[in-house]
Amino acid sequence: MIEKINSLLHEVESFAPTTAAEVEEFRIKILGKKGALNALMEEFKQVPAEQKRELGQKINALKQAAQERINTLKSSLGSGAGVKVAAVEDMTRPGSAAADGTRHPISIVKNQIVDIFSRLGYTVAEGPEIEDDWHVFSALNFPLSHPARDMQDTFFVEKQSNEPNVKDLLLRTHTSSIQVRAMDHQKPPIRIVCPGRVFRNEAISYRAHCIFHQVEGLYIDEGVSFADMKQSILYFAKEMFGESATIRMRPSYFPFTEPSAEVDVSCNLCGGKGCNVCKGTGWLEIMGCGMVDPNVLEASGIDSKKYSGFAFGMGVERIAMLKYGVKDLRLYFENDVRFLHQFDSAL
Ligand code: 2U9
Repeated sequence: MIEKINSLLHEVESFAPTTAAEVEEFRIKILGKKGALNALMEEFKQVPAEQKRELGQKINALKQAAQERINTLKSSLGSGAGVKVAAVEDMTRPGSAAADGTRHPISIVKNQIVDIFSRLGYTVAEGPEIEDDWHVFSALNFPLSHPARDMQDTFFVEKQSNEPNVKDLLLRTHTSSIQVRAMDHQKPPIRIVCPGRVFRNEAISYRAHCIFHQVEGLYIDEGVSFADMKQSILYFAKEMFGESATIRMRPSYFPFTEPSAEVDVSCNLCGGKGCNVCKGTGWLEIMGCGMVDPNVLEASGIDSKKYSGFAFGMGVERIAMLKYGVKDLRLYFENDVRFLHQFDSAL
């Protein structure tokens, strides 16, 4: 009987399973109702009285060793049947990496625009999203009857007080208010780019949203000309859409610039031949621009006889749609990671 006990002890100590299922099988074989230990106990009943003490101790030691070994193996292999020991026990294996986020395409393009103009000496200026009438409309030469001042186009912030000197507040409809604030505090030369969110009371569709992002620019100094503006915008277009890009300007109207123009870039998909993206014209509209109206300079205390300047403005969503071929603007606002993970950038 002593050999049987020793051989079972050796079996317990050298047992090296690879799955939790094997451990359970082993437990039943040794400790189960019809297992080896109970069989030993049956045999033990026949053992002469003088041997009972020694053999009893040995059987107890075997039972304890078996129980401990099984518990250790169970906790290292878990309860899941079929799990390999190597996969669980190798604590030196590197952990699985957490998925990285990516920059939003609007941030990528906004950063690219700012970066291009910073190479031309522009610095970044920012300002509040909640503004007053002066900085959004009056200082920019908007007549009192202009439709942009209407409730249908602009979100007004409800007054919290009836005090007569509390200003009417509104959500800025363009980032031009940042340039007005810069002109209040800075003397020319002024050379700034102004990125930010703007708000317009528009129905949401594939091509319009009530919130979008703009980057506007302003350059004021002595002797700034339309030719300077055209060259700066050509530089921007080539940096953003590739060296082969060309631009054209079409006359336009804005209250704050005179003369004003819409800027088109040659279609980078068809190389100017005409396709369905550029609607057969070979051109894509990218921004508006113009020479700052003397009334706007004077409203901010800048001598329009001494100084001149140009300004431009673009919608970041539009530039990003053209650059990435995105057909529905709403995708930028839904934050579906399957969309967002397609964009990669160093900026
Ligand atoms: C000051 C003086 C002039 C900013 C300008 C545009 C032309 C323009 C639109 C492009 C698409 C707005 O996002 S959009 O709908 N903007 O065409 N913006 S010039 O002119 C200024 C700004 C500030 C003091």
